[in-house]
Amino acid sequence: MKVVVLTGAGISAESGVPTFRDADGLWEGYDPMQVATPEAFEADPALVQWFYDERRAALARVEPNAAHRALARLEESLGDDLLLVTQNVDDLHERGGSRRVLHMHGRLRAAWCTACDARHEWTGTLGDAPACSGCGVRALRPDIVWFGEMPYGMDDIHQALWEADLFVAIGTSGLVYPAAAFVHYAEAGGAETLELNLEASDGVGDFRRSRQGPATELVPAWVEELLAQP
Ligand code: BJW
Repeated sequence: MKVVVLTGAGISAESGVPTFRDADGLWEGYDPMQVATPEAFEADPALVQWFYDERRAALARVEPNAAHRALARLEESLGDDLLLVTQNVDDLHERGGSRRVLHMHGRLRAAWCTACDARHEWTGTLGDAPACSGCGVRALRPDIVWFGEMPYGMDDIHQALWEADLFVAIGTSGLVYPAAAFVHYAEAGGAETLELNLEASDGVGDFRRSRQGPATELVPAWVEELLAQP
């Protein structure tokens, strides 16, 4: 069985990583357009670097939860028949044991040199304008996909959705494209579709099945069910 799982901020919420759009979410005090666009970065690089430096530092204070670990068990069993796509920029899937994770919106722990196009693993700060170890230029930005930029891995994702038997969206509001349209690609390719979310999202009607509750309960239960199938 070929499975594509898409995760959003809700899967990391119980680890203590704030979501974007819930009450007390990350963007409650911010206009996303002031921190998550290339134009915002150009207008006020110090603010944007600070925003991401803070979030990168906060990763050291959180741990993966039962939902991340359950998806790692699923990968152990399905191998290459699972594609785990995450919109999250944290590294909790990897720390929960997943080995193959497609970060379509980039990663906090990566920096991108806009001078030489190199990517570097990064755990420190960028606000102090460190030099790129490749070209020496001080032109590093967070390796994050901002509004108006092309998400990563779209060809691989579309192919996997087309070939999938099952598409599952976990902990995402379904308000951001192109991820919000994945359910339609999967459906067009003949896949079963399932939403697992704390509450029914606005797009729940696009899915054939849905379950509501916290990810740390829903995801391990769903994985156990799937693995128990003959
Ligand atoms: C729980 C829970 C618990 C809570 N258990 N659940 C019209 C049509 C098509 C596109 C557009 C359009 N208008 C504008 C666009 C383009 C734009 C877009 O979608 N804008 C929308 C606002 C409308 N998209 C783009 O610009 C993208 N690029 C693009 O489209 O390029 C062209 C292209 C098209 C087609 C193919 C290829 C290319 C880029 C989008 C980049 C998004 N980046 C962000 C910010 C990253 C930086 C950062 O992290 O700061 O990524 S936006 C932000 O939202 C972040 C997230 O990954 C993303 C999704 O959020 P998510 O994960 O869904 O979080 P929430 O908070 O919204 O929801 C949490 C959910 O969890 C809730 O439902 C809760 O109930 C639930 N939950 N606790 C289970 N315990």
